[in-house]
Amino acid sequence: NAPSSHETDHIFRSKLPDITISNHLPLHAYCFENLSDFSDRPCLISGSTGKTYSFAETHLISRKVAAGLSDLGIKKGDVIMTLLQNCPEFVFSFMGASMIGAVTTTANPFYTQSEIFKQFSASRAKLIITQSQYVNKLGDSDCHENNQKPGEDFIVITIDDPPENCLHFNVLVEANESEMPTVSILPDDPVALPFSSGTTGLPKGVILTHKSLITSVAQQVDGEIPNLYLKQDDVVLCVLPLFHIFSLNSVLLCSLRAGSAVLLMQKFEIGSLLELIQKHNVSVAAVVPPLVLALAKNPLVANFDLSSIRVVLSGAAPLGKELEDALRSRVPQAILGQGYGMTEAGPVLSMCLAFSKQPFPTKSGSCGTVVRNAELKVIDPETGRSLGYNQPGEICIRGSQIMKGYLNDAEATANTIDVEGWLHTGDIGYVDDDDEIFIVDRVKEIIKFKGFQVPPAELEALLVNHPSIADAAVVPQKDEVAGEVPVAFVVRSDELDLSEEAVKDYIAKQVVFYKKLHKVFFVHSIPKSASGKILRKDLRAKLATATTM
Ligand code: 4UW
Repeated sequence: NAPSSHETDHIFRSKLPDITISNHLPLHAYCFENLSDFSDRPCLISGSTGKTYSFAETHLISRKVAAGLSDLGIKKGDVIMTLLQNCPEFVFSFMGASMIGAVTTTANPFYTQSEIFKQFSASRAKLIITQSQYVNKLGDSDCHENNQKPGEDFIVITIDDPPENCLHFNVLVEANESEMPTVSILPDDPVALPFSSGTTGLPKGVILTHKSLITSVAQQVDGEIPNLYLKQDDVVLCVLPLFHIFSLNSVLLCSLRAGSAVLLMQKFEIGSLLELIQKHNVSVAAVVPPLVLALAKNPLVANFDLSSIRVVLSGAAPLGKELEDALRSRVPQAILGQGYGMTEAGPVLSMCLAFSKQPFPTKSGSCGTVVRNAELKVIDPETGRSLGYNQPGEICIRGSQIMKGYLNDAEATANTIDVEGWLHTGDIGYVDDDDEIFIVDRVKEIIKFKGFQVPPAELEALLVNHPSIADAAVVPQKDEVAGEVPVAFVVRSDELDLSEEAVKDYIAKQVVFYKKLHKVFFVHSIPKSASGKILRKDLRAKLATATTM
C-alpha cells in the first residue's frame, strides 16, 4: 500500500505569501484595470521616433484597433499574426485582438518564408500585421506549399506604406471604438499563441489563456509585496523581441499592469541602446546573457551614464557568475538577478527575490525562487520520484499560469502536462537551502542560441530531405557568445563528395540566422536507442571530447 505519489511529493513554494489574483477578467481589462491612477503618464515610448503614448492613448488606440479588426471580419476565437519588430503597433494589435476575444500568434519577422508559412498555416491565422519589407515573404510562387494569396485568402496590414493588396494600419486606428462589439470572454479562452518546440519535436502553438497570462503577470507584479517591484516612474527597456514570451509577458504586460513606461527598441544595437538608456533614464533592463556580455565588455559603455538603472533582469538562458560580476562593475548601483521562464509555463517559473518590494538576499547564478500561487517540484527523471533540497532533477511546475496545451496536439500536451497537472520542463536543476533555484542541465532537445529556440528536429527534418543525406542529428555545442550553437552529425547517403560548406549553405538558405549550423561532422551512423530515438547525450559527449582533443 504505497502512498500515492502526491502525498510524498516535496513541494517548493515562494517565500512570499499567496495573493488574490483577478484571473476571472479578460487580459486587457486586467492590464488596464488601474488605468485611472496613471492615465496621463507615459506608457509606450518609441525609441526610434521618440513618440510617446500615454496610458489613456494606448488604451484608446487599442480599442480602435479592436473595432477595426472587427470591421475586417475578425471574430472571437480567430487568430491574427503579428510579424513585427518591437513597435507601438505591436501593442495596439495584441491588446486590440484581446478586446474582441481574438488570439495573437507572434512570429519572428526575420523568419524565412517557409518558417512563417508553417506558423501561419498551423495557427490558421486570418490576418497578418507586419512591415512592408516583410510582405514579399507572405506567399510567393517559390514557396510551393503556399498557394494562398495575400489580400485574397488572408488580410495583410502594414504599419508603413502598404504594398499592393495590403492595407495600412490606419484602417484599424481610424475605426470607431464605440462600435467595438461586446464579446463575452471566459478565463479559459485563448489570447496568445506563441510557438515553441517544448521538450521535443517541431515548433507547436502554445495556447496561453487570459487566465494563464493574468496569473503569470500577477505572480510577478501584484500584491502587497510584489516579487518584481515595478513603479509608475520606472522606464522599462523593451529591446528583447515582443514576439518572444519573455518580453511580451515580463516587459510589456507587467509594465502595463504596474503603470511603468515601456521604451520600445526595434532592434539591438549597442550604441543606440546606450544612448536611449541615458536619454530616457531607463531604470529596469530586461536582458538575455549575450546582452549582459555586451554591457559588461563593450568599451563604448564607459562613455555613457547608466546610473538610472536600478534593476537588471536576465533570463531565457543561463547567466554565468563571471559575467554577472563583470556587469556588476559597470552598474554597481543596480540589483542584478534572473528569472526563469518557459513559453509553456506561462512563462515565469521563478524570479529573483532581490527584485521584491521587500528584497531578500540572493546568490549569483540562481534563477530566483518559485513564483507565488504556484507549486514547484524536482523529480528524478528516471523514476519520477520527487526530490528534496539540493538534489538535482527535472523541474516541474503547477499552477493556473501554465498553458492550456499545445494547439491541435493532444499527444504532445499529454507528454508535457501530466494527469496531476504538473508541467515537466525538461530542465535539470535543484533548490538550495534558501529556496533558490539553480539550473544545471537540460534533458530536452532544444538548443538555445542567445536565448532563441533552435529545435533540432526541425533542422534534422531539413537535413534528411537532402538527396545526399541518409541520416542526421543536431545537438548543441557550447559557445562563449551565443551560449550554444547548433552543430550537425551527418551520414552521407552515397560516396558523393558532400562538403561541410554545402550542408551549411543548404540549411542557411532555409532558416532564420540563429538556426544556422556552425559545424558539420560526417559520421557512418547516428547512435539510436532500440526505439529509434537519437542518443543525443552520446553525441554531446562525443562533441565534448572532440573539442578538447
Ligand atoms: N537560466 C537557464 C534561465 C533560463 C533558462 C529560460 O524560449 P523559451 O520557451 O522561454 C524562455 C522564457 C524566459 C523568460 C520568460 C519570462 C521571464 O520573466 C524570464 O525571466 C527573466 C524569462 O526562455 O525557453 C525555455 C527554456 O529556456 C531556458 C530553459 O531551458 C527553459 O526551459 N531558460 N530561462 N534563467 N535557462
